[in-house]
Amino acid sequence: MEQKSLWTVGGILLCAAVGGILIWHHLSQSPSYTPPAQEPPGKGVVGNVKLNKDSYDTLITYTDSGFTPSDITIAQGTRVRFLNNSAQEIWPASGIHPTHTLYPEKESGDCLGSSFDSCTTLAKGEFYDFTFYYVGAWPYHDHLHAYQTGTITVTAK
Ligand SMILES: [Cu+2]
Repeated sequence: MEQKSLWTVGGILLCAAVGGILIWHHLSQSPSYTPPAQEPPGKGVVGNVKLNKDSYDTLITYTDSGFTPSDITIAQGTRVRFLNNSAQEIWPASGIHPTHTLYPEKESGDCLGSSFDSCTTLAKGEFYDFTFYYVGAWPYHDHLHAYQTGTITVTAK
């Protein structure tokens, strides 16, 4: 009987060790990505859902309680729509308020610290679309109500 329980304990330990090695192996195999010198531009665009039929991949809706969902994980090249469905005007932009410099894409025509910035207020029914090419976790916020925040996590394709 004692020998049997020793075998059981041994078996459990062996399973744990093998499981641990498999998990470690999986984690160490996480995709590596070497970014090009310049990622393609995300080309943000502002529009109105009634008039503009531009396509997008993922929707974040802004209601009176903030961004929903606020935190998303997407693959590189995913176009995200920030749609204002609240009673107030909003201004989605890269963190961190007020400089907006965290997202690394920056073009000469950008209004503040990065290209990930609607650069204008959005009324109810208006949206801002932006395509994320830079891999990383990018905090964003509503520039008009900076306590409303979220994070776009972009994974390598
Ligand atoms: Cu801001």
